[in-house]
Amino acid sequence: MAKKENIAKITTKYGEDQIQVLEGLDPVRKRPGMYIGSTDSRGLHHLIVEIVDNSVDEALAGHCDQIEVVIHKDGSVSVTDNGRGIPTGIHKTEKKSAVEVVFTKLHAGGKFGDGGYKVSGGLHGVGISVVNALSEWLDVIVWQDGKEHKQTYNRGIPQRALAVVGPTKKRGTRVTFMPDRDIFETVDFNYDTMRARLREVAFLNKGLTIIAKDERAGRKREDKFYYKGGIVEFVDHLNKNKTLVIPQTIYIHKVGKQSEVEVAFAYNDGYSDNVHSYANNINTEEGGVHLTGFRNALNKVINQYGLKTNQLKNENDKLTIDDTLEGIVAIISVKLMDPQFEGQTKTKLGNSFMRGEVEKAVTDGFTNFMEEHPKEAKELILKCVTARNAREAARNARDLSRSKGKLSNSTLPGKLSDCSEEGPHTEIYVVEGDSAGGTAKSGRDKRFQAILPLKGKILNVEKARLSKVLENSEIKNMITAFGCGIQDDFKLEKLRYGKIIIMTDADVDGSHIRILLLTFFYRFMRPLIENGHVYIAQPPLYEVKRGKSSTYVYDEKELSKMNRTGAEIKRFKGLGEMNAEQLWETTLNPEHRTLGQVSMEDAFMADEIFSTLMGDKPELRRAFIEEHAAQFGNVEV
Ligand code: TTJ
Repeated sequence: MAKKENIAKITTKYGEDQIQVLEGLDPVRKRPGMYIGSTDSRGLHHLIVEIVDNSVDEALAGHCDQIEVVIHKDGSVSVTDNGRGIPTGIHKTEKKSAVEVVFTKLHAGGKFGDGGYKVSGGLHGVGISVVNALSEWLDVIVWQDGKEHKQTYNRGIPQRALAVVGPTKKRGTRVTFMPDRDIFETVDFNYDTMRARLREVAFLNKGLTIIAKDERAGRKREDKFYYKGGIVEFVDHLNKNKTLVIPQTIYIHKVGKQSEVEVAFAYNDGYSDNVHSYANNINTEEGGVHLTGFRNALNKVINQYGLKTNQLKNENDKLTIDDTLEGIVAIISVKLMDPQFEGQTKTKLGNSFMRGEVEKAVTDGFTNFMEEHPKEAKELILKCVTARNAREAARNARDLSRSKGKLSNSTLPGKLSDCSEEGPHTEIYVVEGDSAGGTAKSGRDKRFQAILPLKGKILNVEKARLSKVLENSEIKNMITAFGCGIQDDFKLEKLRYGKIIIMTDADVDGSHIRILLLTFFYRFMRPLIENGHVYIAQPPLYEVKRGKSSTYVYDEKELSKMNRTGAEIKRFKGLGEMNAEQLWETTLNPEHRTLGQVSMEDAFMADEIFSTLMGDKPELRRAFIEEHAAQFGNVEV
């Protein structure tokens, strides 16, 4: 109804041209999901990314070196850069300012490009007009040629033409927007989410300064990101609590005619690999040709050098790609003209020529490194050979246990209370503690809900070999119950449930278990997360009783907003304090519960937290927990 009213107003207030504009953006408001993926918190934060990408393009073109992103007191967000400013002149065919065209026409972005690499593709690059359409209001200010230009829009509709509002000595662009409450499920920006993405952008663009600020009452934060060393510092950051096999972070940079390749990597003494690839600053979560090129080159160089120095005996003694990846932390960042993004989430780079570009750059650069550092080269090959030996031993152990039927469905764990139905609508709750597990078992709908209780602290996956992980009874139960295997043997089609739901207490132990499970999934069953199968249950924190009626409250903020006079407030210290009926009503019943779907970003963050908490450098732990107290939710540290 509200949307209809809008159209009527505009038709009378503005002329033909504006109706055109309205038609231009109307589909965006009708189907926001088509343009920004979703209207949940993820989609909301995507608005910021979409704006920042414009400033990053200006930085890539070499015309800006500072970007500031601020969450204001009123909840609006502004992005400011010191670039050349969006062109303010009148657009020839559209007969209005170029600024207005960019903000009101779908896909109008990028038209003013000067041939550089642009951030585009996937969800990105849909254009700033999409952000405009989904904002209650949006202000754009351009400082250019001594003048400050300004224009305001309401829900995508210009309130007047772009106008000069005063003189200025500045240069750049500022966009401030208030996301539309009618569109988004939530308009509450999360500083940590924003901070993580901005830090990533700063790592990927050496020399670029990015300032992040939260100015909301009681939530004040500020960070400044500037990395002279770019992705080398990114790798060092990811390794900061690890022990390195060789001290160097290897850096390779090659500028070609059509593209640019930048790679940094280092080896730690851990057993998993941590490789992130990017194309034009976009995280290519599904990998693609640049990743393939990197992995092939790495393997080729190590095998060639190993054979040459007789550390490997013959062709049959060659190392696999997995052997040469163990313990690696790598960032692969490529820039190219027309990136093609493929795959389920459009995050897989498809331009096939990039495979050769990366493979050649890495083969040359890494061979040089090995030739110039024979002592380190020897260490690296030794490490890969050890990895191969351990892998073979683990495979033998696994084959053995499988042949005994230990990992087959025929012997589901005794602790599992399975559901009676099968199919994508089924769910498994992985519950902290036997007692909460018992309550959940009585409270669930057993047709489609399975319960698997986990005992206490599961184990330190960081320090454990694959074979050790498999020996742990809690992990074994989980793997058997899920049915989909792990790592190289992972088969998504064998997953026995549609949803995997982690349910822990709202305390320190609970958040540790949650982080540990997410890290385990991220490292050993990554497709579970990539395909959106993993969720976090949200049990209530309080019960507010008034006479016979009860309200359940899920966060502190909600409680502080309530009128509590005459009410009896009960804090649930753990899941165990709820009875079966309460647990069903608040946390299990799909009609009433809230589930948080775990994204790759969440899992990546969990992995980072986990590494710090469990890593080799315990002194970093406390500092880290204190710094990230907010992320731990209701944890008292
Ligand atoms: C493009 O090439 C001609 C000169 O101006 C270039 C340009 O548009 N630069 C530019 C755009 N810098 N910053 C932006 C920009 C910044 C924000 C915050 C938002 C948007 C939509 C664009």
